[in-house]
Amino acid sequence: MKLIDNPLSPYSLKIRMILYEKGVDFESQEIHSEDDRDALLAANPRAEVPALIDGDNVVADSKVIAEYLEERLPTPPLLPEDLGLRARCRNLELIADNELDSAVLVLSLFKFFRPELAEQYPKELERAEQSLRQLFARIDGEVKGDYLLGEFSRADLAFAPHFGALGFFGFVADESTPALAAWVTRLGERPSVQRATQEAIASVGVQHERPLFDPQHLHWRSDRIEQLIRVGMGPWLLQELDAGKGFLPGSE
Ligand SMILES: N[C@@H](CCC(=O)N[C@@H](CS)C(=O)NCC(=O)O)C(=O)O
Repeated sequence: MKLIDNPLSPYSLKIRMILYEKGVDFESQEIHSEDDRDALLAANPRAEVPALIDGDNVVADSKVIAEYLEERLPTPPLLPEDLGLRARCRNLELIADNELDSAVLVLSLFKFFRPELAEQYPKELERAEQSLRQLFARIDGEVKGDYLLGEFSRADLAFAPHFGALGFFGFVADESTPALAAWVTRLGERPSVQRATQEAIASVGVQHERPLFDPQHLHWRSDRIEQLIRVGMGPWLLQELDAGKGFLPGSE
């Protein structure tokens, strides 16, 4: 099995965590450079990581990869037996993949990718932080015991990479969301989460020629665009696209 990925991508980290939980050996082909975009395009026409190659099967999109791996490697199970809980698991994964991802990405824009924007758009930064706090309160209400579904599941792993990134920016859950804070600590104790997080940390700040994730040429898509508009950065995005400093999936 080969995973085409990048340790700075939360979706890639989620799949690495799933593979570590499943205890399976896999090869990782890390994509860091624009020069590798063709290899990525061959596996995913949206040129997004991760993609999985398993024999003749080429699987793109982390949600589809997670489902594929659960069927291909059913032990240990990361999806509960109960039908209702399985649906809840998938709904929670959507919150992580769509809502939390986009809220974290937009905060990263101000804190990491383009820090000059924090000074230029203070009101919008405040809205981005506010939006994350609201999401924290919602997720706090979703924790049922030790893990989101009570038992450990794939839903927990969908959230873990995002909380890792937020910790890096110093945006952490506090006593106003106690169930969330305790659960994030518990997640950080899992060897699969620790291993993938260490791999992400090791790759922060490593310089690459023509980097795939170029802060001056960002790839914008779906929920991340919705979040930009929500916090008031819609006009900024249009200027960036116009100036060739940003692009949409499939456009390059
Ligand atoms: N829905 C996709 C989203 C994947 C995605 O957004 N990947 C980003 C990195 S987090 C990417 O590859 N972006 C390409 C780029 O920035 O050029 C999934 O779940 O796999």
